Amino acid sequence: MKIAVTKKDALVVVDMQKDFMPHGALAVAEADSIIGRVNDYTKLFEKRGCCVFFTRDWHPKSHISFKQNGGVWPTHCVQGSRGAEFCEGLYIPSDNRFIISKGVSKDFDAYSGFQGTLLKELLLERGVKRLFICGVATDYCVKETLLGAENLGFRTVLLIDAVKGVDITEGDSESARKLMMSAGAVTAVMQDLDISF
Ligand code: VGL
Ligand code: ZN
Repeated sequence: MKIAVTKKDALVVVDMQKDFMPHGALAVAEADSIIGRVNDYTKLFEKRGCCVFFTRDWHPKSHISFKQNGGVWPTHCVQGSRGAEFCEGLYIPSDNRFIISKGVSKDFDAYSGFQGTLLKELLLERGVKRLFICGVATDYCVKETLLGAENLGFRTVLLIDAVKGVDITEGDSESARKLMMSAGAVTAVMQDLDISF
């Protein structure tokens, strides 16, 4: 049975920003290889009249997650900087889409698109019951966004042909995938979706 995407579904595209692409400040290996597939999903959801949510990491310069401020990450996705822009070639519909900025206050980090944002309210207002999630990084923001969704009672589908992980330790993405599945997620690739209508 193919999965039918309906009005009760939404797509969440996580952090497809220049700084997470190869040569970016916090590069995720081969992250650029999923842009085309992410775009395919965005176009399918757009065609079905579904809302598409683009999260973005949007940190102040003084953000606590940066090494220079005592954190663990190189400076990345600074508000208004080139590295914080959506990556080249990312398709963003002109209607029925939202940009969700996270990690915006200097004293808090937010891996989840639900943390400190209106994502939950926007989904509830639209009667969304199930989220399809893609983007980067599998082992950080994709994972936390999906777990946040499960926690709030949304069904989740991890689009495994359109995610990439950081894998600071080998196997991190694989462990993240297992954790997401044990939290209730199912995995899917494009061929699992019904594109016939
Ligand atoms: C992310 C590390 C730091 C992510 C964001 O988007 O997965 N990872 N900030
Ligand atoms: Zn960040």
